[in-house]
Amino acid sequence: MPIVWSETHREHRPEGEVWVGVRIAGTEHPERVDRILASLAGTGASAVREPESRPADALERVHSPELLEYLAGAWKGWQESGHEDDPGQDRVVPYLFPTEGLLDGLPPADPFSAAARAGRFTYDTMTLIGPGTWEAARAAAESALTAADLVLEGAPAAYACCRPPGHHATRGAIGGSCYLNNSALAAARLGDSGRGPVAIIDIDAHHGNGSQSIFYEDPSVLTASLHVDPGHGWFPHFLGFADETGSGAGTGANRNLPLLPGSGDDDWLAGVTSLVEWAEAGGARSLVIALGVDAAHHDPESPLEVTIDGYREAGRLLGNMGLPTVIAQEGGYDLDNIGPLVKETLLGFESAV
Ligand code: SP5
Ligand code: ZN
Repeated sequence: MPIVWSETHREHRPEGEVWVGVRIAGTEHPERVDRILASLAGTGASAVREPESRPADALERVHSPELLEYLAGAWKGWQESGHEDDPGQDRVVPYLFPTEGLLDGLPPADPFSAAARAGRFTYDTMTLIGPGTWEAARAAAESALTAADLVLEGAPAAYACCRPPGHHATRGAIGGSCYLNNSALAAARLGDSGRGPVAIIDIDAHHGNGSQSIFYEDPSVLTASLHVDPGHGWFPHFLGFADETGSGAGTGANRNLPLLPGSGDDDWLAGVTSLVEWAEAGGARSLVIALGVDAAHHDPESPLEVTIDGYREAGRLLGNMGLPTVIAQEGGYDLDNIGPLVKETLLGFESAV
């Protein structure tokens, strides 16, 4: 299977996240990619490629021009604001958000201050921007698009080792350590090239809220997510419930399967099977796997307890669909296990093809 990744991911160094008001170490480290590639190196996965660069407007299929313009200039704007010295904050962090509670039905103005602009385009305090964040996010998006093109050219499957991850990024906002929605971009590319309906099956431990919202009214992209129940206190808290099923023309084209904290292989693999059957019943003709491996036991960001054998079996179940497939890396934060987890999932997938 071809593997697409870019060295440029290293330029994104969040070096922490602001959680409940405190800057903590964070877990979305550059080393994640090193660990994945080190594991894949032993598999004979030789066809490793750089992504092809794309004009910025290729991203407008999925993201608003306003978000893209903001991301391209956010770090420079932060530097010009002087916040690196006053109060001493070396990453872009929002300080207020144009929520319904503030606006009460009135439209938000386009704010002048860098910190307020950050609030317009960011829905949490954990998704920091520094020098190189935009370049890395673009390279990750280009990796997903290049993987989609390889599949369109005839590869049965391609793996995009995307960093930063993408599935929490919405059309107009960043969040959850995600800036550009790599999986959504790959799905749109497959669908726009005549391979629709496309299914996105998201097995990251967290709800793929960005992908859900981008395609919520689109019947040609079936979005399915298996994740820890946000109703039990897990990110993204406000979304990811089973009664979110799509709207308008997309009614019925979204499926959420929340799992109780502590769920292990049996419940999780039953969930994967259910999402596979749902996508097949919906007539999916191509597939994007949003491959987060943070549902594994020992992952610091989720309470699910999936084993490495469980991930391998999930790969096999997804490979059995027999569809042209882009596999896009999402979360996974246990540095000691992220490499083997990805490797076994890909091997499970290939054992089925
Ligand atoms: C792509 C992806 O997996 N994003 C994960 C976003 C969820 N992050 C939630 C972080 C919540 C705070 N974690 C702090 C843990 C301190 N023990
Ligand atoms: Zn996750």
